[in-house]
Amino acid sequence: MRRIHVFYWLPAVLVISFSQFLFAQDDFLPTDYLRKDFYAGRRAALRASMPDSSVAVIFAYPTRNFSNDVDYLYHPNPDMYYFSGYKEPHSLLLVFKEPRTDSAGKTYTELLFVQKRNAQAEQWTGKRLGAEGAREKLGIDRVYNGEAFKNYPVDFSGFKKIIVDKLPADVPNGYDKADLFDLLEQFRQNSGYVTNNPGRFDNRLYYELTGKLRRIKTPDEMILLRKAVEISCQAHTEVMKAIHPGMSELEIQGLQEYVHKKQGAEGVGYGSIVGSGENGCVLHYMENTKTRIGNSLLLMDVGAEYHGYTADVTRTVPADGKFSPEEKAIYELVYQAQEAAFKTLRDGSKFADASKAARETIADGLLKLGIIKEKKEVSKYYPHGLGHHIGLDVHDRGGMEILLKDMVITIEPGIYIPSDSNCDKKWWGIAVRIEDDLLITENGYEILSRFAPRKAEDIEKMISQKSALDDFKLTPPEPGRKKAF
Ligand SMILES: [Mn+2]
Repeated sequence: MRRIHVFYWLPAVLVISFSQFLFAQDDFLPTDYLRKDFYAGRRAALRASMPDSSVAVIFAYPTRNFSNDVDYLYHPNPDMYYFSGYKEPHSLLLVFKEPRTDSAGKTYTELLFVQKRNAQAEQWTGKRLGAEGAREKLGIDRVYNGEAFKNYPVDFSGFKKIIVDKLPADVPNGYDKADLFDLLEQFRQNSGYVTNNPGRFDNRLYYELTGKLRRIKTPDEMILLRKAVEISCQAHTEVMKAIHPGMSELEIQGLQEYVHKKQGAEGVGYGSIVGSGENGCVLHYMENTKTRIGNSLLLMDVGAEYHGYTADVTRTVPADGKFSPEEKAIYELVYQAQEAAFKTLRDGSKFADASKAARETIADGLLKLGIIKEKKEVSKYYPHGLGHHIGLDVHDRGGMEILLKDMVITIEPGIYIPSDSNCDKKWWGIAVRIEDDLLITENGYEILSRFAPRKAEDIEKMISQKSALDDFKLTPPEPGRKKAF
């Protein structure tokens, strides 16, 4: 081994330690965000797929009012996030097929207009990147404040295709002279935007091109998506361990979302669905107001969103720890339907085959149990499709007629039997959905959500385990008073 004299390496060690001290991550922010080369790569891929003489136009989503002068937590337009990494409102991204030349003879292929830095506004709503910050952090050369768009020399009449989503019609006009309302207005004027000219302003092509990219997940995206799914599984599993009939739907929702946040997920990818008994029959039940889940089945369709990527996982569990014979029969049927669908999945398979396999299984099973008299009645109890893409949207964009490697989809059959259904009333009030997130691979699939038990006996076993949350007892508001009211 070659010996290096201590005086050679000692200064280096000092410099490294000192710079680590200087640049150490002392802000305690997550460090696993997508990097700027990811976004640059997505823009390059979009450009490559665009037709000659075209421009892609992507506006930020509007802010939305929650109450009086309070807005909802802002959720970026997934397209803006996917192609630029910019997460703030009041912005506009333009991607040009052909390089353009400015008056100084320099070329560029993309422009980003962002909201201007404003100390007063930032005191209320948080730090803004601004044009300079966006240039540096997002790696886009030409970033300007929104107000520059008005006079920026983009002659939209020169393009054969303007690839743009339908413009939102209900954007509020705020005080800022370059907010989203103004950007949209200026775009309409500059481009002569007319909705009834689909040949030139092409939102069909917008969906086609962005969908084709977004439906195939890159390795960078998979790190975040896997994390979202795993966190969701942890939450489902912990709730299984903690569950008892005295809990409320809201409490279960709270526990699920507590685990998400404890693990660093910023939020949920959709309103959490926690439905006890018959509430499980309401497909998008989000009120979660039942104060006691009781002994019936509990359907939980809850998924974490991590750095923009969302899981979509459903588990249906017996709140008292044991499936009744009727609940078990329905549960097994949904499980078998899911298994039948799984078997069809691989690169190049038809999603219709998966759907058919699941539907046939459920129809046959319901016939056998005497719940339906004819196969065609199956839609009464299984009224939805089998699955969808997930990603930056919980129902992510991109066709899925043919499944391709690196797509991530849900497989989610369900059976819902509301009271007063035309069958033996022993089935009434049973609602079961099992939903898993799957990565399509060359020869099959990987169940990303395998960490949350889905076999009936595994669920019962998990429920019998102790949870750390069992010992989570709140101090009464005052001695002798149990409730806060
Ligand atoms: Mn779903």
